[in-house]
Amino acid sequence: MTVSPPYDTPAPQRTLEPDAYRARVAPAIGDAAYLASLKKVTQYYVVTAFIALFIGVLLGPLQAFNYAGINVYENPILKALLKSYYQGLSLHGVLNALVFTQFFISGWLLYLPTRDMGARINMKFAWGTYIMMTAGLLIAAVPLLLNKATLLYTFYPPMEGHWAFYVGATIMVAASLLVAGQVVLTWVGWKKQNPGQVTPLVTFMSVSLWMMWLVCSLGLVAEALLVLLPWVFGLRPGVDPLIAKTLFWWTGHAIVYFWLLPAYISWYAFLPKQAGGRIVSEPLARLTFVMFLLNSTPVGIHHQYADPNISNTWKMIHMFLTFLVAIPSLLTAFSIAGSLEDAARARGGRGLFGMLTHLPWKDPVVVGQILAMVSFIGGGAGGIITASFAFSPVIHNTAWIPGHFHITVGTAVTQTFMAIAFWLVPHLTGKRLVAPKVALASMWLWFTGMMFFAVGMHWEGLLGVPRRALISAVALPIYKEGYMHSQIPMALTGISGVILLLAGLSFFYVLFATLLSPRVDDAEAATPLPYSETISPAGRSLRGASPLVRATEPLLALWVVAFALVALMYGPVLMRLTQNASLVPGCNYYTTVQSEVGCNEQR
Ligand code: HAS
Ligand code: CU1
Repeated sequence: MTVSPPYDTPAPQRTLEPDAYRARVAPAIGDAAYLASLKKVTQYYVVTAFIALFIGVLLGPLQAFNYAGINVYENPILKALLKSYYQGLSLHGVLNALVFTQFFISGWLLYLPTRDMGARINMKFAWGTYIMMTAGLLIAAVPLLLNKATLLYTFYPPMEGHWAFYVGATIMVAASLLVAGQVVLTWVGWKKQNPGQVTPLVTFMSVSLWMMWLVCSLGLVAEALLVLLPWVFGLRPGVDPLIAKTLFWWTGHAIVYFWLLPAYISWYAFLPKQAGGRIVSEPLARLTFVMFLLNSTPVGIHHQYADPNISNTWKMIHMFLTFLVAIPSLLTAFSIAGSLEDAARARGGRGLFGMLTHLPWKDPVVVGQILAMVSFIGGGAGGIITASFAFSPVIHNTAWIPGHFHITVGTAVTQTFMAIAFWLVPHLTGKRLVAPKVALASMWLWFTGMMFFAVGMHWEGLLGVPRRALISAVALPIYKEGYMHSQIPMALTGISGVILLLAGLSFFYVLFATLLSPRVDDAEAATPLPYSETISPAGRSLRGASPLVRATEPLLALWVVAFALVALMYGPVLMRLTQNASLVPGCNYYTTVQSEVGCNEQR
């Protein structure tokens, strides 16, 4: 006999505080000198990030022109600066994907939770991490600029670069781990001082993200300390490329969420307010971040479907886990679309398209982020296709891949960070955004350029054009003939290079002109942190909170689960690789001195 559910039992009463629906206000910080120092260190992180992006962006069109069949690398002026296409590509990838992201995120995710908790952090330590990260960058930059670390941004062995590159990169990553530690420990202190309280949303998202970085960066840490550094310092006779590559992708996939989630923080917490709407559901935002904490890392083998010595079973398991990690992004898509609809309706938008027409389309902060999201619809869908075991052989190592990552990290992330800069720089400095119309134009240009690039490169990839290749210099007629069918996508890619150059120049004009303009406002009053109101809040007391809020609150325990999941999903794979390890000597393929090309003697 079945028992019918007790429909007449009243639902448990949640007792959220009446003001829980209102926008949060950051706790006041009375000590002006401390606040100024916190803002200053954040500004240093952010400005260093954008200087890296500036150089990286200027190098971008050279790559786009190559994929349009135009070889600009033979130009004598350029030749004096860059020895080869590979040096240009290495600088472009390292500066944009590794340096820009890491500096911006370290500043953004140090500042936000500190302000959100009203915490007093050790500023000497905070400045110390910034100086350490910058020192690491400078050490790695020397061999990069001297063509001694032309290894592309994945630095796969057995390609071997100058030791200073590996040392500098390791110091940079170590500095970011110290930032992570500082934020997590500050939160632990907050929890002790506020027992029974729900962690505020922005802090929750930031702390869980730093925890995720601490899990996912372990692969890179192990690669640096156990494989690369002992090898380049001659302590090991050679290197096992597959072990290095597997450890790299342990970090390498999850790092994309380390880039993306700081943008999600802005989309969830701040964009609704900036657009005139509300956060749809705080508990759902928390669930999203917990799903990323647990599931971002044990998926990296989707980059290695073509590699030997990893069983198909593990490849399939990682494929399914990859599909699973798309779910929190889909939750985000619907949730943020809901916030935008709420904004448009509040601004008088009615009917099916009112949601589109009534958004603040003149505000570069909002427009930049919406366009970033629109690009991510294509980027995310492409990622899911890319992850499928059956389709991967068609596009792996083709131009499709850079097509994919320019509308994920290159647009969803970078364009969001650019749009954030339009309010964050005034908030940190008390200066006013110079030329908002140029700022708006730069956002449309960036989006349009990236769309051209993405269509061109995905299309070229489907036609078999390889990635990371100086295809504009191929002399063999057979290749030329093969690529003949790519004239249209090649033209689109070339056009994208010009549009993106214009976009970059206009964006950096606005940014640097704003930074160089005089301070005119009381920053706290003129540009406060743009917290949003909430339709479905989490509340402040854990006792009155929903089961979902209570289940996601114990981040330390969830962090342990994340470590366990990674150990489970990578342990057996790495064990087999270690058992079959075979060391090979390092090779130098990128030097322009012909006699130096080749592999070193086994040490
Ligand atoms: Fe990826 C390769 C699979 C996401 C970056 N990826 C790369 C590489 C990079 C990269 C840099 O499985 C190249 C690495 C290399 O050099 O070799 N990727 C995925 C999957 C996802 C994914 C399944 N990737 C990203 C993100 C990145 C990124 C995010 C950077 C930030 N990727 C792969 C695979 C490869 C790969 C394979 C290896 C390929 C190979 O063969 O080498 C998923 O996380 C995507 C889920 C996303 C969604 C989209 C949600 C949409 C949202 C926007 C909503 C819009 C709104 C606007 C609300 C399901 C949230 C509406 C408003 C209006 C006004 C209309
Ligand atoms: Cu990936």
